[in-house]
Amino acid sequence: MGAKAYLSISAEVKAALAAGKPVVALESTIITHGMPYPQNLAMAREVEDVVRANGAVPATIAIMDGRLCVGVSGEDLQRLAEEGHAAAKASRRDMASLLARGVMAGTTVATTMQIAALAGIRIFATGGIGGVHRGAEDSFDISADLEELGRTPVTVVCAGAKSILDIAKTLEVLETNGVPVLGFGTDDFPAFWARTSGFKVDQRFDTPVEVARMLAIQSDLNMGGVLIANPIPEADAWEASEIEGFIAQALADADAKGIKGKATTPFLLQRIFELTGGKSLESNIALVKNNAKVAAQIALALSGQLAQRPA
Ligand code: PSU
Ligand code: MN
Repeated sequence: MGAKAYLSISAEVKAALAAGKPVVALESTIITHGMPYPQNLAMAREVEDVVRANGAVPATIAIMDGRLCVGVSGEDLQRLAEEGHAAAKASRRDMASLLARGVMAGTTVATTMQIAALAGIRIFATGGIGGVHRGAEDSFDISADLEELGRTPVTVVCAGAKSILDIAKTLEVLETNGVPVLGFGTDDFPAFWARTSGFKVDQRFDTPVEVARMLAIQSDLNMGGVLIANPIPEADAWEASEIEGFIAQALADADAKGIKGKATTPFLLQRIFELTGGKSLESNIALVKNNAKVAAQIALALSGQLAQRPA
């Protein structure tokens, strides 16, 4: 039995894929572990609306009831959002166990990429990717997202990486894994809440059509994933110096509590949410929506691009 036997694709997403319409995948760890309830549910619905408003079909991906679900909506989306941290956080290594046990799980960037690829979806929007954690030289804590980007042919639109991570090392590992890092309208790799990190992207592209042209070639070359770094809108952005103190505090708290491994990112996000009086969450939601918009535009450009190319 092939992996596709575990897929459950919603009728809407299935029809869109069959008709060659643009589809944008959305992850669900951001729902279960990235934001508190009920803002997580509102965010998930708003992001889907943004994808639709920009002419594409949203496909929220999660692991539920022993299935790899593509196009989670309605009551299932509600269940997932309510489950929150009680749901599992699915990375590549967890998939078979979670399917065997039939438990609910938010899918990380890595796992969402895997499932999107299985379903035939090529563009995926999220907030920030996982990366190399600060102190990784001792902890070896490097997100499986970076390995997945190297091997799975899905384009991930994100707002860069949070400076809870070591951005320089994250970019080095992306290079090692052969992942193109494109700046969308920027030369500087963005740092999630802040528009700049002080580190450069590999290449800058300014329009969805230019990006689609590059992606079509990446696909012809049979290469892996592409990371598109799209800075948070100005209106919602923080100065790096404004957020750095909160990040340092959250990191110190994680250290004091002995938080490790897969619990690290959710803990830090929750702590920064508390320390900023909820303001970090508003920015987080704004940047995810902005990524959904750009992902939809690229998906549209890509479907036009592919239609124009000879078979
Ligand atoms: N960044 C966020 N919110 C999130 C995540 C990252 O701002 O919810 C999630 C994503 O699903 C990402 C995962 O793939 O955390 C990375 O976790 P880890 O570092 O354990 O691989
Ligand atoms: Mn980790």
